[in-house]
Amino acid sequence: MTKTVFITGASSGIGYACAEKFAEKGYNLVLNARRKDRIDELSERLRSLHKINVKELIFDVRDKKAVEEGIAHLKSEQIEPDILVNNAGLALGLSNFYEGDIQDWEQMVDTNVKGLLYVSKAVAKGMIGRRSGHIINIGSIAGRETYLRGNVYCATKHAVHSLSEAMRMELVQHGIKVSLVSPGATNTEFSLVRFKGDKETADNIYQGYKPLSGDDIAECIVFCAQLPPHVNINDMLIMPTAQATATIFNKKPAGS
Ligand code: NDP
Ligand code: 8X3
Repeated sequence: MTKTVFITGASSGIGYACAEKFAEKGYNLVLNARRKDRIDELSERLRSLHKINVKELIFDVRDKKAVEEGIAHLKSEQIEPDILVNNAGLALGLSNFYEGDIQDWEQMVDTNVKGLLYVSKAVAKGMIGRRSGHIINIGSIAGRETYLRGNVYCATKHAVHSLSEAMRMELVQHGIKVSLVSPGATNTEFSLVRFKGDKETADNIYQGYKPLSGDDIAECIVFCAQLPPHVNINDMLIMPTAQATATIFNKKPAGS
């Protein structure tokens, strides 16, 4: 039977690439993000290219009521996600905590931690009832290491790491897989968002080496999703070859 994948944050970067790769493999999709125009364009294209069903769920994962209503609506339409990719997330700012913007902290915690929990709780209920499912959480190298001025973002991704372990322990008895996929530097809109539209600073993050792309990470996510039922990847850390740790890179000087 054709499986359905629910991807949060599918309007850009890793989530967008996941939608394309799962569609190529013939999966039906549920696509979420806040930017409706982008999800409309992507859904339309994938429907006509791959003859799959694509359901759009436009909501902010921070909005608990919208999340619950959106997922209840799926149930009313008999759409049952087999795989959930908890990808929606962001970093905002890069500053010492004592100079940090409290609104930025709240948005990161509310999106990366609380939003992921709201979506997971609502989707897990159906998976438990069906005694099958796969939750794939997008962590980060920032969930393994803390780097200077990454404070709150790193803390949210450490929380995703810990929640992935907790989910796995609590869902194993229900036959549900939980995987954590943690990328290093990936060239998406991530840095543009972090630096609030400052393109020069954002572009500079990816200069002098070859970063990962959304496609590279999507490939790994699809690999996790397609393993046989008795095989689960608990934890996958993916780095560009030129990145050893959160902060150690093999960068070539400009012009070389
Ligand atoms: P992008 O900025 O390109 O994509 C982020 C996606 O998240 C967008 O689709 C955005 O959609 C969505 N999103 C953000 N906030 C919300 C919200 N409140 N509700 C619903 N959707 C939301 O970045 P990436 O693709 O790089 O990021 C995807 C994930 O990967 C994030 O969790 C990030 O932390 C993680 N990651 C990224 C790395 C990188 O170097 N790029 C490395 C490690 C992890 P919209 O704005 O339309 O709502
Ligand atoms: C994104 C990677 O190193 O910029 O999670 O935090 S990093």
